[in-house]
Amino acid sequence: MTLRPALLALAIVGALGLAACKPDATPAPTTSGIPAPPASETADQFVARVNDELRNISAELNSAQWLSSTYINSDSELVAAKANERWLTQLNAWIEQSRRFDGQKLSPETARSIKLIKLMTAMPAPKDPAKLAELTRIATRMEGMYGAGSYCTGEGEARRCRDLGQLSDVLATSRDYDAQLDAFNGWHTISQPMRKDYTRFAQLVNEGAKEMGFADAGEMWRSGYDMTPAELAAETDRLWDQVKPLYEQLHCYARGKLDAKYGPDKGEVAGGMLPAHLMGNMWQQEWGNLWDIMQPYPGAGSLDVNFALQAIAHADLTSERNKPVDTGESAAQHEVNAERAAALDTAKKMAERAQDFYVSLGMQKLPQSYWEKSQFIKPLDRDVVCHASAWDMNMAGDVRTKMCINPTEEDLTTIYHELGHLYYDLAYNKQPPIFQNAAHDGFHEAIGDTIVLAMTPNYMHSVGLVGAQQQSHEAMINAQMRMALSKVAFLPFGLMIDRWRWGVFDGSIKPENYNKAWWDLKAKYQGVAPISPRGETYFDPGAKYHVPANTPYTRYFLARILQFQFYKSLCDASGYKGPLYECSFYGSKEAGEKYSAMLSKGASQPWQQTMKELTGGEKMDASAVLEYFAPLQEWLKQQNSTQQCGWTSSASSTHANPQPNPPAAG
Ligand code: X8Z
Ligand code: ZN
Repeated sequence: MTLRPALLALAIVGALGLAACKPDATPAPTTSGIPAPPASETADQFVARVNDELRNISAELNSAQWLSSTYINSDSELVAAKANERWLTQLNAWIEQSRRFDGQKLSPETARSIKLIKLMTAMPAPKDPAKLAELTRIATRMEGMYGAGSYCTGEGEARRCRDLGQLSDVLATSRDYDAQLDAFNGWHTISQPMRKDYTRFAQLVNEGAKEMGFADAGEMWRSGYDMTPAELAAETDRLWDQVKPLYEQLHCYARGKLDAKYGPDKGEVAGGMLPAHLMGNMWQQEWGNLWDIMQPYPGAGSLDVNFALQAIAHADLTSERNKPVDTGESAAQHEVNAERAAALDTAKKMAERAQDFYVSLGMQKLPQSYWEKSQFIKPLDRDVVCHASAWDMNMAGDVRTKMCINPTEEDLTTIYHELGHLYYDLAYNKQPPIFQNAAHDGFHEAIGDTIVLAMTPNYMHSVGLVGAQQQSHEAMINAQMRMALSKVAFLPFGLMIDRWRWGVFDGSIKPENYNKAWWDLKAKYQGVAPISPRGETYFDPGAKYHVPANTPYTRYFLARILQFQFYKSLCDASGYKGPLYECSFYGSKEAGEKYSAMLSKGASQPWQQTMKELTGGEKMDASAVLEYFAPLQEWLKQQNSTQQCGWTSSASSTHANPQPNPPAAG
């Protein structure tokens, strides 16, 4: 997905072993069933062989995983679990085999390849075949449970079940306090049954990580950044400290608006925190859906992208309805078919819009197979994992996205995000398979988001998604707020998920405290809280996709910082002069060339080098975030000048002491 299914969590298809047919010359199998390599194999030959085998096995793995995510049922689950079992067994064998070269002098390329092999999965599996198989069954089951999650109410005729999309719609569009609470609570029931599985899952991946030489699975996750795990953890603290004051201002402003909308009794919870069910998003990770409440200057500038997308959807529906009725097709069938065809047309138009941006930079159009094999809309006849993902199926051009697209701004920007993954995949397909990955995982997540930053109001107007733009201070603040509600609101969320998992893996968070620790971290970093305590009968972490899917999350935090650095460099490359927040490099071949050069490097060199080639610097740094949002931060300080900003949580881990806001300068 980039959530790169192949190399992260996942799966494999086992060709059922016809062991009796093995030719005699095959080296004796080891306990894992994988033949031992020839004793004379050199490190360079070993890496070349792994590159070959990886190409084959990841194609099988991806196909199994694609099927189990787009047809959730017990058969696809079994096939995916088996495929994953074979993949992880193979990976463990490579890692074991690579130990022959420990201490040898190797070429930099071979040394890097061997290092990357050891970090190829986020799901380190124990060598014991029974435990390895148990792990893959649990992993596939949890992802299936999430994908099929549904909240049902009522009895008999009145029984009604709603999936994540429908429940999220309530949070996005209803301003009814109780309806939102019901949607929030309802979705969080789906993960209750995952608690036991997750507990066992954590034990098993820890066992796998320890066998590979790591202290625990969290340390393994933190090892993929060309620096020590401790340095990476310290980097995330440093970056968070840089942006925390900006987040605290946005939090303070949001609280004032929620108080005004719902009244102070309901608009906040004890300690000055934001009520979890009122943030327009199931996990409070982005707040763009609260635009109606948060918009600084209603009517200044027109940024209603949803309106334009719905108009496209409406026109598509009219056009499909007007098509002649097929022979034998009833009026009711014609209507259903028209609705499906129109939804697909609209979704593809949105993807074409995103593709157009990349093409404007000089990149290729996506291959025809992308349009044929991707999942654009939610099928009606089966459960699927709707969480958006991008797939490089075979390292040779079969790239796909899997989404359940609706005509909303949120989904439009997600498509731009996903295509970023695909353009990265296509650019590094020329590298050996081991290097077919991001410089680090935050880079993968930042590629499309960098393009999203260039979706300025003027760009949106130029492609017909919003009306003509006013040039005014009010319109500029509106545009900044629109971006901040997605980019800034996300930052503490991006951090807290792995703070929780790092704690689970290192044992400082025990199973009996899973939920408490989750909400303590949400209180500490995000300043959000549920309106009533959520005890240990719940397992709220499991209601966020990346936990059951075991996708590390620090990457998204890092990406929110990196994308501003990339954006600034591409603006410079395009020759843009002016305030950073107004830059769009749409159409700039110079920016595109610079970007493509960076993408094509993949994981072939330390990320610091790749970063230097693009930005001139070797460090992740949030100063471009602060430069971008400087006008909004100033404006927020003024708006909040009479407020007590900050919050305290009643939990043991408390955060920012509430302090009166210093009067804004000027
Ligand atoms: O999972 C995603 C992408 C796929 S890599 C849709 N994102 C994170 C999330 O939804 O939680 C993008 C932003 C954060
Ligand atoms: Zn992504």
